[in-house]
Amino acid sequence: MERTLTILKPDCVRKNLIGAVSEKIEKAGFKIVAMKMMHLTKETAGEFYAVHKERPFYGELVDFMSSGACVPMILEKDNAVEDFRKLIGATDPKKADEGTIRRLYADSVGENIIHGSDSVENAKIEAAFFFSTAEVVANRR
Ligand code: ABT
Ligand code: MG
Repeated sequence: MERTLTILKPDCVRKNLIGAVSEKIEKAGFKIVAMKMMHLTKETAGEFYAVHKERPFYGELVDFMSSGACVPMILEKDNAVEDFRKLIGATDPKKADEGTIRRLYADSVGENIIHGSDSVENAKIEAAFFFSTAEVVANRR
């Protein structure tokens, strides 16, 4: 069973969409095996998005991700990483397919509701960034 890491971003929490988005995730067949609500500091948000450090949007990205509470989760499913990226849709919600989470709920590239790991390797790194082993349910099938 593969795992991926998602974050319901501060815009998702502000818009009271935690329930609606979680429902889409569960209905698509993903099992939530870890979740919590937290407020990232600028330092922690910057560390999470360190790959984008040199990009012009990095400052805004860090400000946004530390602007309010967010909800990281670890999700489990066959082919979780790829299937979850399909479920959330393209980074720019205007380019995201009909029915995807970003198309339904996101406003812009900068505030796009939700994160999904882009590879199995990064999913492992990102899951460990947010959760200790004790916070992850071993098997909930
Ligand atoms: P994440 O799931 O947040 O990583 O988004 P995704 O993988 O779909 O897209 P990438 B390229 O990783 O974008 C990371 C964050 O940077 C924001 N961004 C990206 C901009 O604000 N402007 C841009 O031109 C690009 C390319 C979108 C992502 N998120 N947030 N929040
Ligand atoms: Mg990304």
